[in-house]
Amino acid sequence: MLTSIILMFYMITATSQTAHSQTGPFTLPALPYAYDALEPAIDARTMEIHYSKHHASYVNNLNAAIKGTEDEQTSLEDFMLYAGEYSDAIRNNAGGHYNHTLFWNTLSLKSLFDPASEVGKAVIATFGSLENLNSLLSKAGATRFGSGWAWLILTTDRKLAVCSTPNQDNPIMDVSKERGVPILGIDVWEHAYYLKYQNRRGDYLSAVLAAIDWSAVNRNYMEAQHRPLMKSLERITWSELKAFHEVMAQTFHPSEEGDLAPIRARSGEMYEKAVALQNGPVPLSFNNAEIKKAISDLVTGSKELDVMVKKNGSDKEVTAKLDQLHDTFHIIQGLCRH
Ligand code: MN3
Repeated sequence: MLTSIILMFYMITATSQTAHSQTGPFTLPALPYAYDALEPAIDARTMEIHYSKHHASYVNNLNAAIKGTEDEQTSLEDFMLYAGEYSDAIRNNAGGHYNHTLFWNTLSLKSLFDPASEVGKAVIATFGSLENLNSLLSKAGATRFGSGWAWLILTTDRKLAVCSTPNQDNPIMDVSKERGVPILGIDVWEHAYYLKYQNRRGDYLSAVLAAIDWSAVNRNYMEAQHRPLMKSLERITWSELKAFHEVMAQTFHPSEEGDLAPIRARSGEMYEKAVALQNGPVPLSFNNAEIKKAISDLVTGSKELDVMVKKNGSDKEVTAKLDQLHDTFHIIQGLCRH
């Protein structure tokens, strides 16, 4: 009883602190080890400044950038999935926060590469050996001009790939050419190595590649397969769905205002996009009976709508059919973001 009262008091206190926080919704996560834990690969002074100054700044600047706006409710992952729609301050600091959190959590001197682990098997199947992967990561980091990151990602077709991004971008972002869920990231900003390695970025890369926490990377690899983030990436990069969505949005929304001219002009196009959606590849997270039925219903329904429009059907019946198609579309798409 006393325990639960204390716990309740603690929860109320904690909640009110959050609600009245002056620092915003994002917080600097605890570093999972001491500053000197990665010596000699990464020296304690570099680690201290990198974490307590640089990472902390990204968190503080992100909070400042969204303070008093509706983006105080936006998730870190949404800032990245739609980075191109946000200010540079949000894009850079949200990326900085996410990237460094991943970086700290995938470093350790104790956890070696295990070829029998799930990610170990995938690394060998994809790259032939850990050495080959390390040389690709090293090259990605060494050839990144200026500041940025080297990445090992899981793509939407569940393949491992190596890439790099500039500044604090990452492969989740819509501004990135190569996209996927990062399972390992290496910071190649000068602030990550300059105190110890000065201009020798290659030496830093060799040292840090020998300090990867492969059990953490294995966990990231396993989780990435089924994360909501992966499903979001699959949906966003599903080109046939995007093409259908465009016609739906540009015809349905006017119809809500009583304007049926767009759907009367584009019912044939909507049918074609539905057929293309049915004939195209369906991303893994969407490959189930419910989604396949919804796609099939879109084809049937948009065909009926097109016939109706070509027979000059009434506004009432065209509107009802389009409403029905719109509901079916949202079974696949989920709720719209805005
Ligand atoms: Mn950094």
